[in-house]
Amino acid sequence: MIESWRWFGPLDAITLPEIAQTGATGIVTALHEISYGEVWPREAIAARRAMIEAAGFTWEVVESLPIHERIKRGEGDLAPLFANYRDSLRNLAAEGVKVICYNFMPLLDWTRTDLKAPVAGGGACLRFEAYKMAAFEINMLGRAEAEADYPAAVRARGAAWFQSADEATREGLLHAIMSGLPGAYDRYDIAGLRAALKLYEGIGRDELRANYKRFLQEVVPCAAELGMRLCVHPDDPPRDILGLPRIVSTAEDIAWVLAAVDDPANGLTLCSGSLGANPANDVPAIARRFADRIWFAHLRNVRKEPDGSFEEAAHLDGDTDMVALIAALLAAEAGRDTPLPMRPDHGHDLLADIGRATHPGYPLIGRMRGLAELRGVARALRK
Ligand code: CS2
Ligand code: MN
Repeated sequence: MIESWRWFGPLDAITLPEIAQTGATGIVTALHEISYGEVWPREAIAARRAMIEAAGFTWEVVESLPIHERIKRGEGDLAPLFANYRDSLRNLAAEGVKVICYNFMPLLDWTRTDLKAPVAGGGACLRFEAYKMAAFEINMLGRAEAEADYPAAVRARGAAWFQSADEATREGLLHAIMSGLPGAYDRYDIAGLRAALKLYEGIGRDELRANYKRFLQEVVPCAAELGMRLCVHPDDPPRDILGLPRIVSTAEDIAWVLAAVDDPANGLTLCSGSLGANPANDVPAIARRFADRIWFAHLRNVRKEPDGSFEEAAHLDGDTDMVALIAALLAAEAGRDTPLPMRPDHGHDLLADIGRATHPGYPLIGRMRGLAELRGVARALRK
């Protein structure tokens, strides 16, 4: 496996020389400054690549080449957006970057209610608290249908939280929920989110699947021709949220995606933390089942609670058997001519991370600890 590290580009508070000290050799990044839907120019890709290589790394994976919301909604004339996506692929391939991670989650990326939940023994982690999400949907957003999505006890606790929360606390929840959107764009306020949700009215699971299939049909043949690998990142959390359908949450969803265009260029990012938050998902079993289509791995762990809450555990703790998962990934990789890039996905804020202005979930020391643990497991399994 290639040990890689997500770097958010020159604006990341964590520098490439710091990353070098973690032992990672690959970089995972994106041109976050380019708006969704626009072409990534070859010169900009080349410049970023030069920066990465000058620091002694290889640019292993693009995360993400984002998909415009209009494609997800199937709205309007999409031909120019598909053409732009293909042009970006061509420009990336010309610079030798051939593994492309993306997701197909409507509006939001990963969603948490707490960015700094305390960890026993010190440090902080990302947490998803069911009652706070209920309070957000029902009390703050006023989404009436959300009542049906939460058990009465969770709703009641959420309502009580909302009553006692002051304006700053409520804003804090909105901020946490919006923090999963990478880079600098499209964070919504309550009114903006209501308006954005309205645009998804009438788009259920079947419609979203149809729009996704159309996207795959438009871009996978181009990726295949270029020798590239697209790899969808699963939904996080892996279930419907805010009434929006989510279609990359379970093994059956993944089977559907991979069959929608049955080509190795249409592959999967195995994200153990995202998939692991759904009790129905056996993550090592998913890795074994889809072994021949996994082109990128995100390794982290979660600990689930009965009411649907979960928090990010240390990489080897939590509900997913990380040793079994790494064994499955090593087996998947065996016999390939290119090694599988993996990265520690999220980490706890530890030690000097605390107070440092890094992206939520992406501190230096916490991820370095995670990477070191994962590396140890992989090394031991290979012996
Ligand atoms: C990432 C995702 O931080 C994370 O959980 O794994 O945000 C991921 O980058 C995107 O979903 C990929 O498009
Ligand atoms: Mn991930």
